[in-house]
Amino acid sequence: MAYFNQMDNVQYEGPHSTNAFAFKYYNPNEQVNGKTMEEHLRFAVAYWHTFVEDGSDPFGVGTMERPWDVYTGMDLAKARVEAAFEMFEKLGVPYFCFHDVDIAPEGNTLRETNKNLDIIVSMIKDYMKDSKTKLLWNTANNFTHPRFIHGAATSNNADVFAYTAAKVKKGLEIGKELGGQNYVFWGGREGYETLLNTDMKLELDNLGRFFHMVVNYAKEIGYDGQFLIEPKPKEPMKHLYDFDVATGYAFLQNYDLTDHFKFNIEANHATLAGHTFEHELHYARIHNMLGSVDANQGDLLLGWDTDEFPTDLYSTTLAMYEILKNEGLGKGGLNFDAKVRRGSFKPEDLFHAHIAGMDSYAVGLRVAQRLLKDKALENILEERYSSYSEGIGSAIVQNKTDLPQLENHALDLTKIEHQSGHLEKIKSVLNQYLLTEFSQ
Ligand code: XUL
Ligand code: CO
Repeated sequence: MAYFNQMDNVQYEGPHSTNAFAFKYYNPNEQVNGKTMEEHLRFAVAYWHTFVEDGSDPFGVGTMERPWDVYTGMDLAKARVEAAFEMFEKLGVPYFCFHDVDIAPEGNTLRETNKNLDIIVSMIKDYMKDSKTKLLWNTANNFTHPRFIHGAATSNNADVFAYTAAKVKKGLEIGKELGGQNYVFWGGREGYETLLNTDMKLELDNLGRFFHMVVNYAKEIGYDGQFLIEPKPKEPMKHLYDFDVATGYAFLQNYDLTDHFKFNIEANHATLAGHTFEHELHYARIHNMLGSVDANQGDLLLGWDTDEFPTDLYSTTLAMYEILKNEGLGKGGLNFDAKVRRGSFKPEDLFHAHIAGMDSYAVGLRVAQRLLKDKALENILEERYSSYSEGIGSAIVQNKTDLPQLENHALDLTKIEHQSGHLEKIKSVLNQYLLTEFSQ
C-alpha cells in the first residue's frame, strides 16, 4: 500500500526551480572534492519523529495527519515500515535510524516485546533487500516507560539495570541483523534531580560497568558497528551525566572506554549546554572522537529542545567545516533528529522538512569546501598563532623550554606586540563565501 501517493521521487532541479518538491542545492551525484554529495552527507531519516510522533505537546493533543494511523498495534507497526521505505525511496535518502519502541509495540513482558521486534525486524530486513537505504544506527528507548523513572543503567533499582542491559543486548542483535553502522546511547534518564537522594559515584560506576558489558557482548556476537554516546545537558532530567562532549569524554577516560566509543553530536543539545554546535563538533574532532551528527537546530527565543529541521546556513556551513576537517564522519552520518512543527501537520510537510534540511546541508558542504580550498580561515589561524612558529614560541610547542628560560625571555620585555583579532572582518569573509556560492 502507498502512503505518499501525491509525491513523486524528489529530484535535483537547481537553485532556480519553483517546484517545492525538488532539491535546489542537494544534488546527490555532484562531486565535491572527490566524493559525491550523497557520500559526504550520509543523510538519515529519524523514524521516531517522522513515522511515530503525533504532534502532541505538554499543552495539547496530537495534530498530525498520518495515513497509517488507521491501524493499531502490530498492524500499525507494519504500516509504518511500508510508509517509511516508500518515503526513503522518494527522498533518495541513504540511511535511517530508530529506537526499539519506534518500530514495534512493547508487550506485557520483555519476552513478548522481543517477539514483536523479531517480526518487524524481519519485515524491515526484507524491505532493505530491495532498497538502497541502510541502517545508520539503532538504539534502545530506555527513558519513556515508567520503569525508567529513576534512570536506566544509573537507576537505584538493580532490576531496572538488568532490564536496560537486556534491551540493549537485543538492540545489538538487531543492529547486527540489519547491518547497522552504529549504535547510539542517549541517556535520557541517566542523571539526577537532587543529590539529597542520589549516590552519584555508584550511578556513574554502574554506567561504566554497563558500557563494558556492551563492549564485551558486541565482541562475543561479532557486532562491528561503532558505539556512540549522545551528550545532552538536561531534559528530561534536571542534570544529565553526559552533559556535553567534554564531560562525556572525561567519563570515557575515567572508565577506560575511549577506544570503544565516539560521540553523536546533536546541534540542539549543544546549544542547551551553552555551546555552539560547532564547539561540540570541534571539541570531539580535535580528540578524534567525532562519530556522527544529529542534524537539527534549536530556537534562540525558547531555549529548550525544539528539534527543528536545520535551515540556518551559517550553522550548516560551520558544521560541515568541522566535518570536512575531520575528513568526513566515517561510519557516521547526518541524522535528522528533527520534527515538523505542530502546525505543519500534513504528510507532505515531512517532505518539505527533509528537503529543507538536505538543501541546507548541501549549501553548507559547498561553502565549507570552498573555505577550505582557499584556506580562508586556516590562513587567519596560521597568522594569528605565528608567534609559535619561531623563537621562544617554537621552543614552547616543541617542549624545549622551561620556567627559568621563559623567565629569562620575559624579564626585560618592554613591549608585547599584539595583532587585532579581526572578528568582524572574518565574519564578513564568511558572509561573502555564503553569498557568492550560488551566484557565480
Ligand atoms: C533526545 C534525542 C534522542 C536521541 C536518541 O533529545 O536526541 O532522540 O537522539 O535516543
Ligand atoms: Co538526538
